[in-house]
Amino acid sequence: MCLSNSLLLLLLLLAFNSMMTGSMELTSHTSSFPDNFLFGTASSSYQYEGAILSDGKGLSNWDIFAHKTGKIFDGSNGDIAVDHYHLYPEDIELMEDLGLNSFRFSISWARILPKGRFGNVNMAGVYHYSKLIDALLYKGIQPFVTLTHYDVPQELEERYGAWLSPNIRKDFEYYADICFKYFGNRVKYWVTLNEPNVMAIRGYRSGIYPPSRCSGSYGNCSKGNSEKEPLIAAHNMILCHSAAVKIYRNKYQKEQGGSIGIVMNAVWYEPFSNSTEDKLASERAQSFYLNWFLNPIIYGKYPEEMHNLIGSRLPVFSKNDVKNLGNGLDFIGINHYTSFYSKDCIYSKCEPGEPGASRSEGYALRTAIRDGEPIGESTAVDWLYVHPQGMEKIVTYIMNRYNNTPMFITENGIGVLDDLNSSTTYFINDVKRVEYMSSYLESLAMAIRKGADVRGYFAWSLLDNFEWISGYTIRFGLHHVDFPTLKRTPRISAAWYKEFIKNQTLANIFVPYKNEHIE
Ligand code: GBH
Repeated sequence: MCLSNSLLLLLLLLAFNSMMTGSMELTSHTSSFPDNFLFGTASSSYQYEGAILSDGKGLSNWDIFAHKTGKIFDGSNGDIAVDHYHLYPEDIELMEDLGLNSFRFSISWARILPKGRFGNVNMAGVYHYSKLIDALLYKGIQPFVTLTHYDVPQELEERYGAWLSPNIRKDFEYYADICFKYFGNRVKYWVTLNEPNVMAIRGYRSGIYPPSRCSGSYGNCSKGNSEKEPLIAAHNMILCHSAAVKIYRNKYQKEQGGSIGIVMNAVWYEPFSNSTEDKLASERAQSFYLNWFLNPIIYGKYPEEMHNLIGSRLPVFSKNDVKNLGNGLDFIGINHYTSFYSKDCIYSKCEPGEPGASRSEGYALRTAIRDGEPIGESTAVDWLYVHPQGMEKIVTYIMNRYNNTPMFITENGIGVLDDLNSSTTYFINDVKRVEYMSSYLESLAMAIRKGADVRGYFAWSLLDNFEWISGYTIRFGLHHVDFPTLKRTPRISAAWYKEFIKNQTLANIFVPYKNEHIE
């Protein structure tokens, strides 16, 4: 890739821009995105903040995990990450420059409660987030706040095994209440948990995330039970969600006027063939990944397919739990990046150990390859294939299954490999990201035109950051970060996203007034 490429792209952007403005003066161009649509970027505390011990922060499970040898590919950790804890004012300027009207971040539980409910509230931590929220609002940027994005105070892991114990509910309730109390007058969008499906699977089935628990052929762990523990952890996560929603509804929502939801990782599973078996396998794949959480939260029970295959292992909701589950949620957050084919393993034989092939995973084999061809262009990220049609399909699927509950795309993006020898020209020239985002946004717009109630889109991510077990080797940012100096540099995709947002919001403002408001 060379400079002329990026220049070409900039020219294209400019042409695109004047074309949009031009057409708006003549016709009443309508945006595909509704009024007040949130355009933002997403982040999370452990991946961004750093400041591992600043201002009284306690240690989290990820602090401990990342420091163990062999857990993170490049031997790195999030001790400093991109130092967003200290550099947030600069980062807010980047957001302002992009024209974002929302920023998604998560609160570090151990910063607010270093010892969970077994110690004091760390007021310095509260003060930090309070300043961050004020600084965002001052620029007209809505905070979209997640209570936990994989990280929990290590204290809770050590005391009772965190998500494996029903005790976690008391801790989560206590923590959520504190957050609503201190920040809820200014935060209008709350997320209880980020990707509990990924937390349960990676923490307790494959064991590649803390607390590194798994058994048998599912992974390589010294302890755990891959067939039972993910179900127990998930059950407790669902109860934590519903406990937090209950507190918000009873104590805060009326006065504070915000909304509360959950964020799920959502993959589109395309049937491997036209056969009924493969179509049913795709349904099961969704049930064992997405509906596993959404069904109990929205309908008070686990999906039928799970009952059929693993009913005897599923934890049971008590009468009281079911009553609390009735509090549901106000919106569904969707992190969507990729699609896979799904292939039946009940009537056809799958090799044991192939992804998805076990009973615990619904006998639905996941594969990106069919007849030697991938479902979409492969990327530097082993699980990420570019299949934009999946966006419209997953949004439509969730709309139909859950009565068009309001949705937000809380994450979408593409990672590229770190290239240490690359020049600035090279690393800012992320044409692939522009192609990825524009095609996924177009697919999203299609779902919206067909009636899906989607209210926002967050790109993952504003900055390159600590990409969990991949450490700093995979870069998801609209801005490049030079990790030794922490210098942020906008990529072509940042310029592109800025134009995209501007055109959408201009279209919203000018319709139906058109010319009167244009100078
Ligand atoms: C999100 O996780 C995270 O919320 C965010 O923190 C992270 O930085 C971002 O994406 C980019 O990775 O083979 O069944 O595991 C996404 C986690 C893990 C979800 C891989 C999809 C593939 C399906 N992803 N998973 S599976």
